[in-house]
Amino acid sequence: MAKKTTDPNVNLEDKKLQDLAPDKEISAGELMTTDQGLKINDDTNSLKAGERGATLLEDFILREKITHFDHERIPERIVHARGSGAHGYFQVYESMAKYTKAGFLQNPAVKTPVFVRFSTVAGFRGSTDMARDVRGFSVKFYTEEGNYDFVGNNIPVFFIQDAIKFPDLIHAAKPEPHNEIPQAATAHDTFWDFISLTPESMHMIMWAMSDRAIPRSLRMMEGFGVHTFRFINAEGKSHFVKFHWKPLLGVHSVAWDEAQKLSGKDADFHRRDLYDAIEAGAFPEWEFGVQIIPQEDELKYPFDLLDPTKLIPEEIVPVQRIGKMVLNRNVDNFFAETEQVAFHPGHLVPGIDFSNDPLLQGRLFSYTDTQLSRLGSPNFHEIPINRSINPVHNNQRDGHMRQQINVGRSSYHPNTIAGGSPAQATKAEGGFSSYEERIDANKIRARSKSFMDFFSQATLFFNSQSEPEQNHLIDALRFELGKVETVAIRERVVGLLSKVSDLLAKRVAEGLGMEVPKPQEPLNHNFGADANPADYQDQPNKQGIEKSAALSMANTVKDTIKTRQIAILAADGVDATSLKTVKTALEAEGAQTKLIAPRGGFIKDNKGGAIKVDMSFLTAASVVFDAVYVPAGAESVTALTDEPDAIHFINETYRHCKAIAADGEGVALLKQSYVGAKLKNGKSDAIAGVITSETSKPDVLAKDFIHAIAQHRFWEREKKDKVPA
Ligand code: HDE
Repeated sequence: MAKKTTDPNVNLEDKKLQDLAPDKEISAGELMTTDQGLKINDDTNSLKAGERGATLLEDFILREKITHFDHERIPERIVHARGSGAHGYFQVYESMAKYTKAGFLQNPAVKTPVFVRFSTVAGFRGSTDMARDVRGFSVKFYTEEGNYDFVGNNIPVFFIQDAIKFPDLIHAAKPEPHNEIPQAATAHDTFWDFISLTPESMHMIMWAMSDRAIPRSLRMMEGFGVHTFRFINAEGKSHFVKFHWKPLLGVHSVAWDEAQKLSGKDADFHRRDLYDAIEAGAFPEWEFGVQIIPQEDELKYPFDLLDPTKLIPEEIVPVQRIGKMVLNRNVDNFFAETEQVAFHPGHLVPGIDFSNDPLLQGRLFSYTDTQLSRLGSPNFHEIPINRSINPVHNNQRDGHMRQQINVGRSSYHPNTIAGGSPAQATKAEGGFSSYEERIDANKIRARSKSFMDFFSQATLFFNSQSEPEQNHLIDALRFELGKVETVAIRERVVGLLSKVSDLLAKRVAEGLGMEVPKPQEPLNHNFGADANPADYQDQPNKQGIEKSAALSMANTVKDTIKTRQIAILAADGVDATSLKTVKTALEAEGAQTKLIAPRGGFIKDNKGGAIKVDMSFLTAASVVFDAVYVPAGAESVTALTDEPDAIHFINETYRHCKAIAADGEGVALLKQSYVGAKLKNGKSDAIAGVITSETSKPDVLAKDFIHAIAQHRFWEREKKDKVPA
């Protein structure tokens, strides 16, 4: 019988740590050796025939070092190459036994260790974090029943309905093959050419062009399993299930102009943000959510549960939050952990099973296959980060870099030589058995007619967005299509957009300086050569709701400033009380502040105290902050107004719709910036998110400022009060 943890004192989290421990190498205080353990006396000079002579082939120390270096790289992931990872744990709130027998979803006392990797899809390993792109959201649960991998995205639907189109989609999205341009961007002809001929992608396009594709932080995005899966309980009963991760800090994004600037100022923006938050003890948290659909309801919806271009609106099937994940430990070594981790949606535990979603089915082949070329061997499960905490016993043997030393004569089943071991596990012992779905069908290469609704949910998504979100989506499409050189491609895409929303198509077309063309008929001519296009035409379906509040980020959590980064601009002579009062109030709410001054080192406050400068205007940039504060102090503010970078800082912060506060003389800096022209009689009441107190009341100001930062952005400023910055 497989042992399940019922003892609340058993901390599974430690189990993975203990598993990793013997593989950790700590050099502190040790002498240097070769890979063979020989102590090295000189690591600085190679062995030569005379001081000025040629290097000797005999120099095994040099050869070993250079040879290892020559082979340090492995192929990057074909997609999701750029990623950042962290360790943590998952805890279920209460037993889910009613729906699933999965061991890690039974006991609220158990902390199941997890490793999470977030990624962008299109860019290479060294590409910017701030690309407009889907984000991967992968979670490896090290359960007592073996590894369970959740391999999802931050968007709940996908571009295509069948795995066989995945290589085409990715070839179209990646840099163009003749000149390998552009990097980590879909704003080019081949991507939109493919999309313009793939109407099923329109729902995903709405998401990918929305602000979801430019998250403020990996800690502030949702995760989705995308496909429908099954939960199976101890009685063998199946429920369909959709998986969600809900970030406790809410879902927040940056402005597109900001994302592009961030790509230059800090291409590691998301990676750094995740790492720093964990180092600071501000552990990222998500609740695990499930939408559960009884087996009997499989065909009750106006969309097919097996179609990965559809979601189930939360208003129709609510998301139950069933547990929490906390990321509390950074990796020790990026390559060993984040790069070598290998996820696979087919890594299951009893109690969870697949559906027949044709996209998922294709993935089940791809993920092991790709590890073979990436990690080089079928033994990739032995790499410490991939190792199950449940011991592995089977008759798989040998292969490149085998670590396990299988003892004994038998490597086959059945056997008597080893007394029949390892033996098959009965279901009662935890042996996995697939859900016994009844199938009665013809073998056929075709797509279900129930997948032929290409636009209804795209329309639902667009209509559910707030006005600023719609504006951003329209601007994103104008940007992307504006980079497309082939006019016919632009026209085909705008034609498809008109099937989503007339308003959307009209406004995108306006930006491109064109008319809205008629959608090209037949819409979908990409099925087999002998397929009849008439069989594959769009069949719009009412979704049961006109709008879904859950689809708009405007309705997200806006009650915390935890982990927000606040810039404080100051110079010599800054008013100590004005600075400290606001800084202390912000930090008490969990925000982090950085003092930015015209130069590094220390500045002197008005009471003669020395304050450490965190960054100068040369190393800082407004785009890496969530808000800015200018404290009082006449001398300080005069120095800042003489500093064009300080004025630019304010302008950009304003343009990106962030909170701005200025106390006492600090208001003078705002007046020097574009914000000045917006201040009515020097007062900021009329401008959302700009807080001033000319008579210097930093404690009152701090309160309003905190409330403003929690709103994240004041998008309403964008159109009305756009400033050139
Ligand atoms: Fe993946 N995907 N994918 N994918 N995917 C990979 O596996 C693939 C899809 C996702 O952090 C690869 O180990 C096919 C959907 C994530 O290591 C590869 C299809 C979703 C990651 C692969 C899809 C994903 C990958 C490349 C269409 C969201 C990063 C490296 C049938 C539900 C995992 C690797 C990590 C990675 C194949 C579609 C999520 C090539 C064939 C839909 C988060 O196997």
